[in-house]
Amino acid sequence: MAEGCECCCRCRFSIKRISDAIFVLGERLETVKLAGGFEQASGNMGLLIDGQWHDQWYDTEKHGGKFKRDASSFRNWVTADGSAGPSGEGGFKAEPGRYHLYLSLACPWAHRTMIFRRLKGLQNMISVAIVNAYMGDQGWNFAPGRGVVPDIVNDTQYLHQVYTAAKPDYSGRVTVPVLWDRERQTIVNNESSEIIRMFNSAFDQLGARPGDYYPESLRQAIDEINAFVYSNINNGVYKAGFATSQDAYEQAVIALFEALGMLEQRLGEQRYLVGNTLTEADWRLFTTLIRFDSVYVGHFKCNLKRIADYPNLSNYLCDLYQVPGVSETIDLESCKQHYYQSHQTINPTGVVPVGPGLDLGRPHDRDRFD
Ligand SMILES: N[C@@H](CCC(=O)N[C@@H](CS)C(=O)NCC(=O)O)C(=O)O
Repeated sequence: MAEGCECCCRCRFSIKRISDAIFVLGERLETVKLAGGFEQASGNMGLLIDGQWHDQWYDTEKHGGKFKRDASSFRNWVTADGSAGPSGEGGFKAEPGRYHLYLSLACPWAHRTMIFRRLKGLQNMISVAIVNAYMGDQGWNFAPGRGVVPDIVNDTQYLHQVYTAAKPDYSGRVTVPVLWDRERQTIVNNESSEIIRMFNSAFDQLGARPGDYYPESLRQAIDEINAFVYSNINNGVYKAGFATSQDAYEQAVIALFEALGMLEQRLGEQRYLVGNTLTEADWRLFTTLIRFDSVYVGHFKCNLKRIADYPNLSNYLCDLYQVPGVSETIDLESCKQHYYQSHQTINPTGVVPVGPGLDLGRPHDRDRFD
């Protein structure tokens, strides 16, 4: 596993920033390309209204300064036999080479799907496109840059073009991840919690790697902890970071750290969130924890503690990070660049912090539960 600047000696990337040099990334993503830095942040998010792009930051005014996340719009399921899933319509049969996944390396929701694609060995069955870390005037885009994988399927410049290719009059936010169907030329689904369930089992008959992260007998326990983690932690950091009133921010931060405290206790008694079985609940928590000390502590002001200050959570984070293949899905530098440069209302200078240096490859104590 590469650590810190050792990476510059072993791979084809040159170090252009101090933060590249000191950051521990684990194995570099195969696709990473450094393109001499990013354009200056101009700080917009936006959305489509009747198929037309509008630059517009989240509207927190109507909710007393609170950030409210919109529900995802495309909710069909890929299934083993093409029958309809829990929502949407049928006709999306699992087939190698048929589906294409749009990702951002920075996004914790997209990261879940990248981890499942990797854990289930679906890299040769499901292709990917990876957006630029910087979300500019027209939202997510494929401008050349660190980690970018161009959209070879729809040949788009902007992710919003994928949404309008599926639905020309689409109204709503343009988010990653997106699962695209080459055959029907449409978006199957843009909700990460559902995409990981599809990857977990729909491709099993086609040679996916064994592993069930949502086993029947644990479903109720997984659903319960997922709901708690989503509201207080996964979305909790966003509620804190995107709050535009003191009250909304404080409410979110207090709930977040209460929840982390509860998990710290729970992880003192068992290896994973649901007993000693590694499940999707762990991966859903992982993608927030891995960004926490680098991004959420500073950028989202979630600073009562760092994950490094919790003995159980920090060892648990190392445990998951060291599951084979997982470190290859992580590029913390892209995460920092995305958040600190794209959210100009929060960080107008676009300056990206250099630290912290993390050593997630260090030995951990989680096998004490075996
Ligand atoms: N519910 C979605 C949320 C995805 C999401 O919010 N992605 C963020 C990136 S971290 C995004 O693309 N945001 C763009 C926007 O809101 O305009 C999921 O879990 O798939």
